[in-house]
Amino acid sequence: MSDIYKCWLPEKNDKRLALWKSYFTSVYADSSDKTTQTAVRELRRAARIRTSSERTGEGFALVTDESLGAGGYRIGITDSEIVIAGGDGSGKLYGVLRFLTLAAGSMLKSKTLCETPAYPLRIVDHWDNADGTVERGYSGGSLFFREDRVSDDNEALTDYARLLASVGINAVCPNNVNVHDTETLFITDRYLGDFARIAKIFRGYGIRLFLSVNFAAPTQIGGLDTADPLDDSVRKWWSSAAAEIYRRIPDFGGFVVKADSEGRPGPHTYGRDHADGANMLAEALAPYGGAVIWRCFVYNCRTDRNDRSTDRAKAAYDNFLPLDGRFADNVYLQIKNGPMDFQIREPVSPLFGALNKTNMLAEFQITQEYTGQQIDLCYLVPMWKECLDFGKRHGQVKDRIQGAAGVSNTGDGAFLTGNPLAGANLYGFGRLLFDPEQSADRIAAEWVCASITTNKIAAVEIVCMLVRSREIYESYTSPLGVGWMVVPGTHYGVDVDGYEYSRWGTYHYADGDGIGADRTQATGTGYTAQYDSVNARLYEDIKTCPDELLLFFHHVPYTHVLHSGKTVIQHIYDSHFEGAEQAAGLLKDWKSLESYIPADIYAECLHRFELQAANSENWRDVVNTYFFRKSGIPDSHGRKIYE
Ligand code: GCW
Repeated sequence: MSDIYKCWLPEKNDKRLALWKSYFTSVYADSSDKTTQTAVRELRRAARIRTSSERTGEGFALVTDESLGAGGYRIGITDSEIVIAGGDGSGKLYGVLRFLTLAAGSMLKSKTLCETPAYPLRIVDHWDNADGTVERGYSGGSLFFREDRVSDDNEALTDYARLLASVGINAVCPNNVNVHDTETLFITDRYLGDFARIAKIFRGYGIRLFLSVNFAAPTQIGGLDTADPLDDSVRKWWSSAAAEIYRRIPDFGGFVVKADSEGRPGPHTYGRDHADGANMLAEALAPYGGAVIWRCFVYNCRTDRNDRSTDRAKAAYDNFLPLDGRFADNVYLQIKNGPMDFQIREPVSPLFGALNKTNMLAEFQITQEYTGQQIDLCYLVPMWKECLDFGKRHGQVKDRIQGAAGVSNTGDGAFLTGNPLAGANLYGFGRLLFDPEQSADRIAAEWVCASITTNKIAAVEIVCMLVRSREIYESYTSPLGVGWMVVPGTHYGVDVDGYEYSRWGTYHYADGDGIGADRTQATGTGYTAQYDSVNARLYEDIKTCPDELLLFFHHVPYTHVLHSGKTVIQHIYDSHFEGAEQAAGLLKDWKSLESYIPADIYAECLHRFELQAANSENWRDVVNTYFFRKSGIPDSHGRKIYE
């Protein structure tokens, strides 16, 4: 029996649907394609309802309206009938699941609701390994794998597919971008039967299966002595691998590739570039309509702190911009939201604004690697919106991308997302790709009402907690955009110099006089030049650079005065004292809500809020002490700083 937590979707015979009981008489559908059939089944699963072969003007009618576009839907409610029109089968399914979500949350207000997904590609990437572990996973083990086998829990996988479809996800990649030995075999006979089964489950929910592949597969498992993308035998090897995959999975989505990155193999080994590598795979997939999703997380991970000519922040742009226009039509470059690596505050990657002739996907990290690991509360939708909204009018990131990939925060532990409140991030990721204009508050409110409580006062309180959570986390961790300062390896908890004396290129450069990475053109690494002229000027000039990113762009003395009127050192002290206080406040707020929240969710979150409060105190004390010792400047309020 599967026990996947239903998150925001109603349970079978959920009492919350009682208000809609009069409509659960019959359901009619005007077509019988797979996803429409799923849509009907989902209504029947939610409550008792019979199917009808004719439209009677009562109950539910699922009808096709191609003008709504792929995945588009319109829900229209009259006194006797709920009409869910879909641009295609997926649209009808999205409409049904959206109806059920909003109904469960008592959020269905208007008589009509119409939406079409903003982007064609909406993918969730898992970093799951064949042995069942999840890289950077904080919600238990893999939903897809255990002990080098593909899960046979079809029911749990169906529940998961339903949940993803309910927020419009239409692609999933179950395996880690770091493709190790066993996973290299995923595209072979040994595993393809299982993946065909998984693909079938997800197909029913309009979700296509992708797989992460190892660029060196031809040498590792193919018996070739090269993986050179321009070598004929290599091209043939990939073509026949693709042919076999498509024989088993006709709607296979394609490959996700991490190449020449953090030790993974890639075209550079053979003196070829990323376009050569990606295009070679794209050619193998093209006859079947498959795509290559090629990651831009490429940088030198063996740098020397004293070599100021290399700047990790510049790497994605430097590697990929020269290749603009060379990628095949079925190649998508997947670009992390910021130029470094999913820190709590980074500027938006300049690559989004610079590539003009290449398909792009934004990569967001739903799993909270650097943002609290699903212990600390951190609602990420506001951060993702910042990325989508960045850039010139009509040339914003959201207007330039073809979709986004979210690194999954789900696992087989209780509550699916570890911390039940982290469900808001998974929900929000999908919802933003349907409509990037929605406010973070609105998304949070929908999610809270469907997942936690429909009590209005409690719901408002939880929404407030969520929307403040990113700033709270930021305030007690690394200051003013400088990032890192985490425990190396695990990336949870404070270690100010943890990455200062290593090779990863993630330095804060704090000394006795000041702190920050000088990335200006005038005196630093020149990173600011990667932006359009307006943003380049904004960041280059210390007078206009936003406070929250100051130390990402500039090295300043501790006495530098911010736009806020505070000195940098005083800001560090204040934000850390306040952040820890606010984290304690979250715990207190949560306790006040106990009677409105299901007991299991309450208890699970309570424990995490307690851990967060302790974590924030630790960060506060370590960071404040560190900078007091470095700078010798006392806190102007005379608060306790451990020496
Ligand atoms: O943030 C880093 C993580 C790695 C991850 C890598 C990547 C999958 O620490 O665990 O590897 O990014 O995005 O490839």
